[in-house]
Amino acid sequence: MTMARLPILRYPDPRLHRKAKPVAQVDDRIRQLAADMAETMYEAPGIGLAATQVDVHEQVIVVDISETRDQLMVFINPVLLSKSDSLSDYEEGCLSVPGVYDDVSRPAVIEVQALDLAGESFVVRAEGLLAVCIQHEMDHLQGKVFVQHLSRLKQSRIRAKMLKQEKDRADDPSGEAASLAL
Ligand code: K2U
Ligand code: ZN
Repeated sequence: MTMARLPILRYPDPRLHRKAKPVAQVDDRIRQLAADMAETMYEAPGIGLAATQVDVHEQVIVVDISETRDQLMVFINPVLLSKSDSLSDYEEGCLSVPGVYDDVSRPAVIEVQALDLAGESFVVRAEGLLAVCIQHEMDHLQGKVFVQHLSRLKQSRIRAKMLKQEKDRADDPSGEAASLAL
């Protein structure tokens, strides 16, 4: 199975706000997508990636929070079965919003049901960084980017910053001006 790095959509691209559809059949196309998403995540580098971020609007997420970067988890059609009343804060980032980090509060403990690459149903109880990551990726499948958990003022500042970043990249693809400025 050859793997490919996929381009990651950048906020505020409207395609990041599309809702992903359930996967009808876990077949070789979905297994290839998961492999390409994993390759893209490891290269970024990141600890999670949702299909929405690579402009595929189907319910697939990949996660690997291991230090050794060799414990891939794939969630197809994930469903939140339960979430704790207790919340925890974590400084989140996002591969679709490069350079932006801010605190987000989410349920500390969750239970998720999903299909694996064989199409078999499984349940995972998650806490800590794994719970944060799965919730962050499941938000992506609903068309939600983590910055939408922040204040309106912060969102407008981040949008302006991302649009400037996009403009600078367009004006100077090589990034030469930026490197000269360093
Ligand atoms: O964009 C993404 O969905 C990948 C996210 C996943 C994530 C965000 C916040 C908290 C946990 C997971 C990240 O950009 S992956 C980069 C990263 C690496 C280590 C710790 C936090 C974020
Ligand atoms: Zn993200």
